[in-house]
Amino acid sequence: MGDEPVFAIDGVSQRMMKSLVLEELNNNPNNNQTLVDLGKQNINKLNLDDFEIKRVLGVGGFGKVFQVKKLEGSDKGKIYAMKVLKKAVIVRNKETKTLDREINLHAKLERDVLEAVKHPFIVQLIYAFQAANKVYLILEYLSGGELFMQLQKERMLMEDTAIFYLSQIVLALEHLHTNGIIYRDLKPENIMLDREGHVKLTDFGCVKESASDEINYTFCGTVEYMAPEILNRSGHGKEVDWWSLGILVHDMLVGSPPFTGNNRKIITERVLKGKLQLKKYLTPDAKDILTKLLKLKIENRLGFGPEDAKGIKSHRFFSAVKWDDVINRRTEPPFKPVLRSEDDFSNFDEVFTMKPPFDSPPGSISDSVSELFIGFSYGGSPQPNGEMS
Ligand code: F76
Repeated sequence: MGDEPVFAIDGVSQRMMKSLVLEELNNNPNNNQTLVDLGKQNINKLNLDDFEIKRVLGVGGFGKVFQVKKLEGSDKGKIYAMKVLKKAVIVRNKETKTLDREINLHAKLERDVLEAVKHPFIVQLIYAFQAANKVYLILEYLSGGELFMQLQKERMLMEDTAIFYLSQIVLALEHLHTNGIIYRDLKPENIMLDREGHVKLTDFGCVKESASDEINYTFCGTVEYMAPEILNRSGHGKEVDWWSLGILVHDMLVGSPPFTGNNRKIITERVLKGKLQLKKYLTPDAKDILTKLLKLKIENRLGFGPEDAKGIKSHRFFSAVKWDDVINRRTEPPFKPVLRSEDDFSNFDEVFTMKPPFDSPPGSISDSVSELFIGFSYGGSPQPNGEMS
């Protein structure tokens, strides 16, 4: 990964676009001249009327996820997940201005990354469109549920079960890093399972381009999973994902993350101290990879530098793994989601699925903010899996 922009949308680099967005928000909210036309032909290809909203699936910091059914086209009747993100809230004063800018960028980044990235273990973006103050992402519906639920049920996983999931996560992270993207939010809640029981990473609202440092994402991530260099703001790169992987290995094999506490402050202190006490029942290979992934010093951490995932994939902990079988989904899932129908949602939390399925009405938004999302719409061209109109 060099210093150059690592992926481009319609020929315009991600970084260029981001700086234009920032410039626009910072300096001149009424000046549309600096914006790049990213291809107006894609606008309004699809809208909310093309989908029937069936139920709420989840609520997060930046938006809501609904289960929807496509009403027309070659994929008529197909079930998708629809993520609705707020484009912006009306700027009132200096304080909220910062927050608005981040919400804008989160929505845009999530969509851009999902469009740019295609991988068997990363959730697939099918369509994207916008209306008024909302951004809509139509994603493949992941009927297998959160890995988190499976972890809660089992408390901890057998080592080979954990290795099944971890090997797929390693490949997904490696792919993101190769494309210059740092995931930054690896945690069980973001790891979902498809209908066969294979892993899909979701929620790309916290990603960061590896060469850029323009934005401060203060409210990204869960402290238990956050690398020390994020917590002490000493500057961070792709190695933060390998730290989080270490936390996940521990969480899976022990039933809790290695650094815990009653509040953020205590957890942060424990992470920064980095005193790792490993349970006796862990295998020597597990202990060894945990020690190497959970190194405070970035340079000493497994996965550091240009080798990235290589050192992790060749570690003894993964010695039974045939990486070629993993990427081709030839490994047997330890848990197969039990589905009664294509839109079965029994693997999900009732708190969400019982909510009435309403999307709040679109409010008004200034033209200048709307302009930032020119070229946002996505979809309509055939996907490799041939599922789209
Ligand atoms: N498919 C699902 C299929 C069934 C049930 C839920 C599904 C979800 C889902 O919503 O999971 C919960 C969730 O992710 N909620 C959530 C997380 C983050 C935000 S945020 O944008 O505000 N940070 C919002 C809500 C999903 C997840 C979305 C990806 C498509 C597959 C999917």
